[in-house]
Amino acid sequence: MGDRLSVTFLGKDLTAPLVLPAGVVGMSYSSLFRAIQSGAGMVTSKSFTLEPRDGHRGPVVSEFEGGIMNCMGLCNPGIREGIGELREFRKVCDAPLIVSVFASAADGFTELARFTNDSPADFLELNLSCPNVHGEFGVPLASSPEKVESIVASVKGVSRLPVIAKLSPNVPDIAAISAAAERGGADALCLINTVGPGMAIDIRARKPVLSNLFGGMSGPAVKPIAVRAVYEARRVSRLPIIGMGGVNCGEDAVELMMAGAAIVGVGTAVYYRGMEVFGSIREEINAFLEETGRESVGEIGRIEKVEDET
Ligand code: RRO
Repeated sequence: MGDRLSVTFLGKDLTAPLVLPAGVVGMSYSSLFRAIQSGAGMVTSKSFTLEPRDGHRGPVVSEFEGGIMNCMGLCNPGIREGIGELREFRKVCDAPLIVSVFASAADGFTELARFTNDSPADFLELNLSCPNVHGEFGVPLASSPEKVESIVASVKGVSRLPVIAKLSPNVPDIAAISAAAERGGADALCLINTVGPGMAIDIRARKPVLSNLFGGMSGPAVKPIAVRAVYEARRVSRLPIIGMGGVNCGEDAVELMMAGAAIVGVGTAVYYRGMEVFGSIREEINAFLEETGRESVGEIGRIEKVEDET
């Protein structure tokens, strides 16, 4: 049964095409390990910066009808301690592991890449798209094709690990950004980061709900944006795509694969369905394969070519 779900991603074997995205379950290696035990095929660390960060003060999470908003503010223990957690993870688990990093410019990313060269991670994710640190760093790097291309190229010059560019949906032309990442030498794309950002107001208090006013949106409401972004990226790029955004069940995962994702991230659904969501989604994908007479996830394929592409 398990074999029907197994996939290879950039040369690494995953027991299922399901990934825990960055920042969903905090910093500790034990949470990452629990995701694997629950059925994830691969896990991603929180995005690490060179130095530790406290992030924004609370409240940093708020619910809305279609999902949640977060303004965590890149809280993380810094790359040195972060890699310590990844070493602990590696002692107990040999599943593929993505280390995610964030910097505000190319030199910070290359410095981080040098650290990750000596880590037990299998892949390096460049978070070019955090929506919650605008006040400190301005618009996300993933808004600029030129910056994406040059940062990826700089990191490729020093990284021992295959490089994944994590992109933002909050851009007018995701295809142009995806193509830029490929030109820079990225090995894979990851999209989408959270949407917006959005805002919620506590109308009785006449105050914003989130401390930082705005927060990146995730959950079911953003799934159509993720499907469209993955589809548009795949039209211009041959790179494997980690697709994510609003995946709550097996059929959502299949939908993203049909849009062009090689593997699928499951993040906010952990909030709704618990860590067991990975096992449940595995069963749901299997049920889809059964129902449609497919032998394996490799047979899911992409949607048929449509005539009226914009
Ligand atoms: O920590 C955050 O506020 C955060 C990050 Br780094 C990110 O990439 N995406 C997001 O929604 N929140």
